Amino acid sequence: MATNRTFTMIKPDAVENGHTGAILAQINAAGFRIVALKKTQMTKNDAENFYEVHKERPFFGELVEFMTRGPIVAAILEKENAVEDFRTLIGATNPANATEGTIRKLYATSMGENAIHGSDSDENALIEGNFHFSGREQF
Ligand code: DGI
Repeated sequence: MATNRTFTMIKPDAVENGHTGAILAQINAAGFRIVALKKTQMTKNDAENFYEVHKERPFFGELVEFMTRGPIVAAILEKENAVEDFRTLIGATNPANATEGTIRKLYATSMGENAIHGSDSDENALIEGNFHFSGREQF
């Protein structure tokens, strides 16, 4: 069976609010295998590089501030159709528009503080996973 990978971060709001375990359980129950996992805190430089595509957007400063204010839980996940299925599992960027039962509907508080990240393409999943994990940390 062909499988592929995506990358996720449980964001500072969800970690602060104690939702890490429930979110990992939901990811596991949806059939994703954990390839790599760690709790870490991004520096300002890390966040600016990670979100470089958004650097001209008006919310960029707020996004970097938010993503660096506390620890995150980063993971590489594996499943058939991983990128698309994970985006379905997390729900819309704005939790107000997210489907019932999705991770953002359950745990996000706003568009800016939306609980979880999911890569938007196979190419970005690879780049983002390698941003956070060395080859020796991926199993
Ligand atoms: O792929 P997504 O995370 O669903 O969304 P995205 O790639 O368009 O944006 C990346 C993150 O940037 C998003 O998860 C939250 C933040 N963001 C996007 N649009 C806004 C925003 N933050 C604020 N404060 N306001 C926005 O309009």
